[in-house]
Amino acid sequence: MDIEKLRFVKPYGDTFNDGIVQLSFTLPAKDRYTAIEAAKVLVSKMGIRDAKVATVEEPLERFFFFVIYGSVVHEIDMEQIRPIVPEYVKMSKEEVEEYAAKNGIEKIVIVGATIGTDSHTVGLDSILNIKGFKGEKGLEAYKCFKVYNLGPQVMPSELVKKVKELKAQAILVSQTITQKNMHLKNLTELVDLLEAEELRERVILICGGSRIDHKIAKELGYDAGFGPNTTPSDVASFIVQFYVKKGVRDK
Ligand code: B12
Repeated sequence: MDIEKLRFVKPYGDTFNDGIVQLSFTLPAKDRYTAIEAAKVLVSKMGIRDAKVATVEEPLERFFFFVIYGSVVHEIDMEQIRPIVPEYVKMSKEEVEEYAAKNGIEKIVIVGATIGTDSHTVGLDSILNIKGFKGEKGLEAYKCFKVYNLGPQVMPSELVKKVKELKAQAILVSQTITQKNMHLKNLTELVDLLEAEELRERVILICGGSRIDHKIAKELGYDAGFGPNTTPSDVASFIVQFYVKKGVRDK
């Protein structure tokens, strides 16, 4: 089967295009039987047929956790799918360093932080720390970068101060908490402050996090956004290529 030529596609379970999916959710209800019936109605409204309740648990009184298995009626027209992703060619650490040297880059100063009240640092650290992620070294290990990792809970105004002080050319911010759209507020505030200080066009501005993608990042005024499974070399490749192509160093 030539996957590239597939057009109308459904999820794959036991046989091709059988539409099999599994989903989980929690439903408050007065009792177990009501909850099960309500869960079936809900998934039917979602387009799931032949629903099988694989699991129903009551972890908290009158809150029922479900795992449902069924066949979705919807199909995807792959010709209409246009993923929005950062533009770069993925290179290894050595290739990034070689590319930087060839293009006259000595050191790009990078400042990283988790902004607002967000204390989730594991994602940012996995990109920046020398120990790295998924067998790759973090950006601190690259000859062409000087990295300042400011850690968690840095207020956007404080970060902008540091950017000026350290003459940073790239800013890497992480946002994990999305409750009440807190991430959007923090990320927007940072862009506004950078613009007010006339710094926005002088830096490469990148955000990342488990619910961040490139589309959101672009909408918020960032140069790129990276989500789950990003590795340090993705980010390093993007930074050096963006730096050279967009002429950040000339500004
Ligand atoms: C570890 C953890 C914590 C730790 C954090 C410790 C630390 N130093 O980071 C502690 C216990 C402190 C914590 C606290 C809280 N947490 Co928490 N936590 C998690 C957990 C289990 C794992 C997150 C993680 O480390 N993932 C691993 C990393 C490697 O993945 P990642 O972050 O996605 O990073 C990758 C990419 O996204 C990307 N990336 C990330 N950042 C950046 C930045 C840049 C610049 C780039 C380029 C790329 C990039 O690259 C990384 C590698 O690929 C998640 C649940 C889960 N399984 O995801 C919940 C979770 C994130 N936490 C959650 C919540 C609600 C909280 C609390 C509010 C709980 C509470 N009521 O107190 C508090 C908030 C504290 C605060 N002020 O921020 C929710 C968030 C829900 C939401 N979307 O808003 C989650 C999803 C759990 C859940 N299902 O409810 N948490």
